[in-house]
Amino acid sequence: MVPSLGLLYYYGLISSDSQLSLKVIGHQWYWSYDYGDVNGLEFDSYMKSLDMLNLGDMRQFDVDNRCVLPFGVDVRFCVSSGDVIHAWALNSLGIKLDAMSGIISVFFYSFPLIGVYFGQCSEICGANHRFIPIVLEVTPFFMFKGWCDLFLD
Ligand SMILES: [Cu+2]
Repeated sequence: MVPSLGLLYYYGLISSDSQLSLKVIGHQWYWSYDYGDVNGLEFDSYMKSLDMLNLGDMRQFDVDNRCVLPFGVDVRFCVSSGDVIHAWALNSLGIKLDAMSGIISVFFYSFPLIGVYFGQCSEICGANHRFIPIVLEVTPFFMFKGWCDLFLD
């Protein structure tokens, strides 16, 4: 217990000069995103059902509200869960963070490329585990700012 408590304490102290924070919370069965530095910008992200799909959308991979982040900006991810253990995983970026209730997994990342990245929960979290995909859109900063303004209007 003693070494674990020490490690948990120092884990919670991790800090960095990030320019943007994003809180990611896993739920049965959706993800919610909260941009702490953009007041009021928070939303839930559900998998698109069949009747919501547009031409070109990937079935069981696309979501109604995509997570949008600016390119080249240092982002601090704080990942946690509202219920069981999930994992916020984007394989093509090498990102996989366990989402556990009561614990915040912190991770810093600056996206080197603009694009759309698809991921999935990678912790067996229950019956609908396969229905909580992740879609992350990395855009130039001015587009991110435009998206924030649109979202908050
Ligand atoms: Cu899962």
